[in-house]
Amino acid sequence: IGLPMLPRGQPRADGPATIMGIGTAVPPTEFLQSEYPDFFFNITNTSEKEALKGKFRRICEKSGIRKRHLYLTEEILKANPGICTYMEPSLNVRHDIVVVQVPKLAAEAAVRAIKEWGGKKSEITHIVFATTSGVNMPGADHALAKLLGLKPNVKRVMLYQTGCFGGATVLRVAKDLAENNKGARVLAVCSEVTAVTYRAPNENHLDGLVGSALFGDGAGVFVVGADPKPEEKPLFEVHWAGETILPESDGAIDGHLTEAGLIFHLMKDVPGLISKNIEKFLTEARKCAGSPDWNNMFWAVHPGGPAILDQVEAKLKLTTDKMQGSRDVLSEYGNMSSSSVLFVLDQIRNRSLKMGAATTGEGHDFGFFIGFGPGLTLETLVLRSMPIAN
Ligand code: WCA
Repeated sequence: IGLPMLPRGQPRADGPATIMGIGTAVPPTEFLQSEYPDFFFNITNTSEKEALKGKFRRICEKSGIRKRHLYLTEEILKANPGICTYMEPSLNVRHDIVVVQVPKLAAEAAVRAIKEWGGKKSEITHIVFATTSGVNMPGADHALAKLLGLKPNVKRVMLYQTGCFGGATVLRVAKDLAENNKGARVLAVCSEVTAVTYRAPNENHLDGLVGSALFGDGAGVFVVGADPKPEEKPLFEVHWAGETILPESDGAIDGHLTEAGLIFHLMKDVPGLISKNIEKFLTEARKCAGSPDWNNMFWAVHPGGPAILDQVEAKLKLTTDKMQGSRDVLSEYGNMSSSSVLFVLDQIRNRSLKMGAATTGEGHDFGFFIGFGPGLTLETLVLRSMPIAN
């Protein structure tokens, strides 16, 4: 009461947050899924567990994965036998790896994203960084700023241990930063290196087999800002962001950082819980786009596992091309946790170009960018695609 309205010290942007550059990176060593069961049981000295190996082989065959990239080569695993045990204390050696490799992989992806965006590193005002691969002080955001040579006054947000939905979280936070700070240019970053969770198979942890069959390493970066300048090329606008905790999903995905590394638990019902609850949330989300039909949108969905993609596709009666970007990323890289969905959007805009589509979203005007993970947390953004000049 009675206080005069002062002008805002920090003016807001006029338009919506816009993705203007995308970069991805993976470690050089790739593992073919068809050869992985033999490699995995040999390196973890568990080859005598034939029944367990048979189950692991079945999961690999149904994984929808052709190959994955891992920082952990045979040489590194042999040099660090603690990582190859089921539960021996090994956090120190795992952390020594991820504290270096997580920002390094992120920097590789960021250099590509910045190159596509075309601006100067000195114009980057913010970093939002998510990883579930270890923790450190100062964080991976600080290491990334140093590796890239960003300004010391770059404003950083570090999100540790979000799990797989972190890919959507970094974009949601980047959206708010870009729209509330005129001229902001934000790096939205995810980087995951599975050295923190790699472990030997064990009969008492069958869900661990699923993780060992699915998880891969990778980093993805978006450059996000509002009101693009003429020399900046908009790829997608961000029109809506929301997050929800799914009902009756406590404990469906858990991760606990222990002295033996990060231990994951996945209930079998994760695909069912997501497909059962997704329609209500997405119905609300798509209103901002004029409620188009599900099949008149593009779909960038975290490829957590093939059963999740199958069940969402069936539930919403999506045509099989809608999840192709997610299936391609799953096939070539596995489940890279938070980074995966950034790869999927990259795949979608590349596919759009190859298809000769009219927009970056496979010819559609709007689409979803969907992450999910521990909670169960479902996090979604609605993106507007941009015209492609053919
Ligand atoms: C099971 C289970 C289960 C099936 N427990 N046995 C990544 C990197 C990081 O660095 C950090 C984190 C992350 C990522 C974290 C996440 O995203 S996890 C959450 C998302 N993913 C999932 O929840 C996996 C979803 N599941 C699937 O996609 C499929 O179920 C799966 C590829 C695992 C199997 O394919 P399927 O369902 O078509 O086939 P089946 O025949 O039903 O299952 C094959 C075997 O796997 C069966 O055993 P068996 O002996 O009868 O052959 C199942 O019992 C077993 N199985 N899910 C323990 N959660």
